[in-house]
Amino acid sequence: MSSINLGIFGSGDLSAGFIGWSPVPLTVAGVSSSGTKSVTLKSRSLNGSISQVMFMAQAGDDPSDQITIDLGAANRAVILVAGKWQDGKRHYGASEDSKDVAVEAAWADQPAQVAGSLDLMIRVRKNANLLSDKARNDFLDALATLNGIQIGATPAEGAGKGIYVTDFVYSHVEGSYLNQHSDSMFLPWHRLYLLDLERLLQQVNPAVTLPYWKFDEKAPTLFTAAFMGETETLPPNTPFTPGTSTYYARFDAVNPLSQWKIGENNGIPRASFFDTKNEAAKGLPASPGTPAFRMIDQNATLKLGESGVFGAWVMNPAAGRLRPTEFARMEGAPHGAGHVSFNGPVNSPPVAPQDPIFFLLHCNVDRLWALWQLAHQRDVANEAVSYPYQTQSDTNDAWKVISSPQWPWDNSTSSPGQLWPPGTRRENFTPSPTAKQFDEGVPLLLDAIDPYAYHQADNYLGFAYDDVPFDYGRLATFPLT
Ligand SMILES: [Cu+2]
Repeated sequence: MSSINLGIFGSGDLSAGFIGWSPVPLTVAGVSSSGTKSVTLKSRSLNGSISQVMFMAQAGDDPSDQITIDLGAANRAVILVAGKWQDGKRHYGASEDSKDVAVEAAWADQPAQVAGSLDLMIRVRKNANLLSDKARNDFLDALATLNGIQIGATPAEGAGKGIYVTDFVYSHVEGSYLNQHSDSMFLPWHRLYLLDLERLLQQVNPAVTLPYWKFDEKAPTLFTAAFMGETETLPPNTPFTPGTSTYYARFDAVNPLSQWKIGENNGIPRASFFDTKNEAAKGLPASPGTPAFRMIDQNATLKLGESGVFGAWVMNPAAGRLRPTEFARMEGAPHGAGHVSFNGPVNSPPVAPQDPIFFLLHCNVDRLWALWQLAHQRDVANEAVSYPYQTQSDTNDAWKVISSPQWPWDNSTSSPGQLWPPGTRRENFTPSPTAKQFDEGVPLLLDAIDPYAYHQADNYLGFAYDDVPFDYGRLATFPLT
């Protein structure tokens, strides 16, 4: 029997096998002993999973569960494959924590004989409160490894001195006083920042994705000693203490976060202004001398951008400063409200990533942007409704223009102020075997606007959210390369 070789296009490693909701090219190749050129491909869920994939012969076709194609004279064809989004199902049909779905290929004249197969993981970002124990532990192990904590025999730099600290904690420090916040580039810059970390996590374990903390719902399995730490609830009228907390998150001894360090500092100072076991985050309650800063839920967040305009920051003469408009307002609530739902480093931008809950919070912020983009089709980078600063005349800061290369990956030639992060995040955006490589390792802001690659197949960034499906109504614009 002659075999059929299958590979995800764009990957040097044919077994890489990680996809999301976006259609990506699947290479099918082989020579049949019978002379047939016709191959049938179908999806098979593995190990009791519900995951399935779908096929399209070319862009614009309706996706189907099974497809028969002709390999032609080249004995090779390239079609499209994508994870099958299943509304209402667990993780919307995404893989739980491993490769749990296979593409099976058979020569059409011997349909019962599997001549080739490729195991895949529909690897998307999932609700942290719903992760399997394995997905949770894989994430924690990978995160701790990047912090220099020894997991098994993994060599590391030493707890508190890993790349998580030298690059991610400090690059937020250096830039946060300048331009990463309080303007419309907040969302695209942080999307790149999250993706860089996620790709590093995937170098440790390719099955890992960043989970999101859906902060407008209670997340009792997230704030546990087995995951991101049991968190003390602050009594009413507790003062807001920027960057510090007298309480620390509590962890099981087997949880690698129990060894968390930043530099020489042990542990994660954190206490919450809400009951993490029974409530959603509420933001900062009013206390003597401090007004409330309230959380808003997902529907209210999406309504901030009801007009379908991303929104610039414009001068408000009464306030004497720039204020956000339209969807850009979400940087305040829910984003800022998420941060100030705690005392501890996470409530203060210059030090917030010291507490890794930062990345789960920001993953949800990014997800809300992705949901809004889907609702309004706001993924065309050169439209001002997708991102307001299209040319230098739109902003006083060159760094915020859509075509601008981004710090710290740009060898620090752009704003802010030629700063050098202490680590390696310059000219060194983490590569991915199955998604876009940035030219010379330097992403531009515009690279962040269309991660599902509706407009350019080679813009696919290799991440997706479980509840943000690919919009097949627009597949006709997706070119096959
Ligand atoms: Cu933030």
